[in-house]
Amino acid sequence: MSREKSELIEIAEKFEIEGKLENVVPHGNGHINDTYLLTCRTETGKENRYILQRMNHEVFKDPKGLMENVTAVTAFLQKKIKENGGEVEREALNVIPLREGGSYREEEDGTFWRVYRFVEGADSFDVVNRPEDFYESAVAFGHFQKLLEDYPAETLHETIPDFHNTIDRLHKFKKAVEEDAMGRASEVGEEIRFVLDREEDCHVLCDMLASGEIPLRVTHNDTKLNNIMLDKKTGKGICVIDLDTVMPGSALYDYGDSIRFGANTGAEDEKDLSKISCDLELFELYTKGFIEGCGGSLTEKEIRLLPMGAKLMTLECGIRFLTDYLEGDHYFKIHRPEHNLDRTRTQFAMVKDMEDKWPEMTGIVERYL
Ligand code: ADP
Ligand code: GN1
Ligand code: MG
Repeated sequence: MSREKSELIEIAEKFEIEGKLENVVPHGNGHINDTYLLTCRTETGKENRYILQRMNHEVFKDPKGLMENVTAVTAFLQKKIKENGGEVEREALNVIPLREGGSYREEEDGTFWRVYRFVEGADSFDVVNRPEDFYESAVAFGHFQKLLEDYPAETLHETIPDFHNTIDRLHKFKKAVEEDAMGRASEVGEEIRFVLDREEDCHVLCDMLASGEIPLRVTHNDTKLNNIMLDKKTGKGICVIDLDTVMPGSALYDYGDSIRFGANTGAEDEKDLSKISCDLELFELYTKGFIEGCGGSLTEKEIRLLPMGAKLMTLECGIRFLTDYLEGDHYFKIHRPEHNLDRTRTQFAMVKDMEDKWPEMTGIVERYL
């Protein structure tokens, strides 16, 4: 635990958690925030669990704007869930306010904290164990986007400007290569070449959004499998979590990022690249589920571009991992020295495999037009 337990308890107790706080333990495998599980017990013996998070303010430079997004989006979702007769406490994130009022706490050391109700009776997975889980996650991410269809996009803060602007990611990457702060560029010549060979690809979605060929929507932008809670009993995607990057974006970002992570036959940080490939059965399942979840809102153009969304989100993520490696690993949490390089290599191997399977991928998508 990076912080003393006593310190975490002191922070947690500033929020309206119910019952006596009995335990605080690190939780989950996110790359960005520090996440802890809180267990409380009321006088009647009822257990209440919560998620305490230290928001990463190096990544999210405007925690206030971020929390304004989160509170507004969750309130919007809760209203719709209630209207549809759903369970507000499990189907949307619930922000637990501070006792003194407000949705987050800034500590004297400049760290930012928030608490969510723990989504009970559900799991989030770091790998696809059962194909049906991946399908259900697709339906839920598609449905999430559908629910936000009439959300006033102009009121959202851009929590990370240019988050999926692949052209901007490419520029930042080139700058990192040039500056070579850690003296690592010479070891990764092959990976640098891989990116430069695909420079034109980096423009495809950005240009189409700019020209209006594909619509700007309110999207999640970080649709990894572990950002969805699947109901333990029904297996359905019950709650979309990690709303820090909900911003205007493209449906192709959400679709693509899920394929990048979940349709890969290997882990994001697998060292043995022979284990990395794009599983076409999972690709098809996710495609089917996402289109269903979007409930008819995707345009024909968007559907035709799904394979491109998958390839570009994977390429972009690889570029981001490699940029972070070159800059000295200050963005993504790492657990071993070459972690970001290993992650880069899996992403590029996945891109290469998608390129080899392009006719099959486009053929699958056409079946859902
Ligand atoms: P990060 O931005 O670091 O990925 P997340 O918000 O995704 O942070 O949280 C990390 C992990 O914590 C998630 O993958 C999930 O397993 C768990 N988690 C987060 N919020 C909740 C919640 N409200 N209920 C249950 N589990 C949660
Ligand atoms: C981060 O926060 P987390 O672990 O769900 C990152 C995503 C990357 C992903 C790669 C805010 O997601 O953009 O695709 O790691 N989130 C942010 O695993 O940068
Ligand atoms: Mg996450």
